[in-house]
Amino acid sequence: MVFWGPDFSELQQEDPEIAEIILAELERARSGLQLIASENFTSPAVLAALGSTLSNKYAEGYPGKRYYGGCSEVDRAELIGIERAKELFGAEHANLQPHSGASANIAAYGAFVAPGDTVMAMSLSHGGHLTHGSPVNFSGKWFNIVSYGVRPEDDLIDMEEVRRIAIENKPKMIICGATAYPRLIDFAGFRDIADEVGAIMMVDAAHFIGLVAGKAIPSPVPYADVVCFTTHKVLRGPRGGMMLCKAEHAAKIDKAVFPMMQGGPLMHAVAAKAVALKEASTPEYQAYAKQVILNAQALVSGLADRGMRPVSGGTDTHLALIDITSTGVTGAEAEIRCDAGRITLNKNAIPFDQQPPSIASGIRVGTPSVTTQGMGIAQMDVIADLIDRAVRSADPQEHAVIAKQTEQLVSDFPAYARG
Ligand code: DSN
Repeated sequence: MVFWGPDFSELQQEDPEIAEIILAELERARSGLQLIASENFTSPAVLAALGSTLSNKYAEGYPGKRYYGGCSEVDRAELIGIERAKELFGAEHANLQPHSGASANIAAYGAFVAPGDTVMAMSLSHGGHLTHGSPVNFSGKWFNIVSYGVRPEDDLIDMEEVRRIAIENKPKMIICGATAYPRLIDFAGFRDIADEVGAIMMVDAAHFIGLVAGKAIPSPVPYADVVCFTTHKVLRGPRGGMMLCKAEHAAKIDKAVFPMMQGGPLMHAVAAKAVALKEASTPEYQAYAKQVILNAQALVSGLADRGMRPVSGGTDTHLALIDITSTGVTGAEAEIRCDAGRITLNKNAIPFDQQPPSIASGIRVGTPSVTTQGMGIAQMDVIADLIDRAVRSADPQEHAVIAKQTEQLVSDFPAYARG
């Protein structure tokens, strides 16, 4: 049978404008350093599943219980994906339908709390996520959010403080997990606190679930009532979301995803998630996950050696938050300067930041993409040097030199080989 899959020449013929943008983005991604901690390079197999005719199929409901006919084939893909997720993470139940991490999180709220209820989560300014109670997000608008943060003396989550706030506010749900916290989270400690106050424990594992899949860091699955995550970060799958939960919550979670928060699932994305889960079950992936952390630690050391302060003193994961106050350059300016050197990273608020978030005193760096490219510890010092020079220089000529050196470095580790 012929696979009716992506044929780029058809797109070039029919819509050269969009085809040109796709090629330009590919070129941008592979001719520079990608250090956004939440990005990665998916495999051609995942991309093939994403670009398949499964995109055409409506399949509201779940395998064997759909609201449309003709779902026998997509049922098989979803069942395989569910089994792979349960096996990989040792979970009692998995739902592969959330369209994104935010959609998974909103489904967790839908399953366990009602508007007006108290929810406790990490403050956005200390590394939490928009969906953890930001006033401009549904979470902050519809729920009574109480926040915890990190200690000023070491930038670590203070579990005694978490416990105190929980006892004082009696939240119905406690969320742990963050987008800019470089350290391991004490899942057992959060479980104890949740039990003490009778709260549901939700883990937003979007950032680090790939490290859990690769057995490089401890898993939240044995502790949490529900674990929500994205599939496209370290996990290296398609852009999307997923949820794992205890069997006792399975029906509630499934109903919260569909029909409460979503309509038809994106079956091409569900199939691509299944492919990524298969890839993440291999010894090669486990070696990758461990290398991601070693690379992040080497990158942090390289930046610290050059006078930049790693928030919390280092990292246990794939990302680091770097306070660049000592350089006299803001996070926003550093992002622009690095961009000029073909180094893509993001400005990031640091805990107790004196700058507004749009300016920020820090940068966030992550190693999922460069590790997928095959880079190791030796390259991390080169990258630290490129970042340091790019951040400290205001000279466009120096940035042009850095851009050339960056291009040279990544050409030895091609993200997607040129045909
Ligand atoms: N935007 C993601 C990140 O970069 O961490 C979180 O949603």
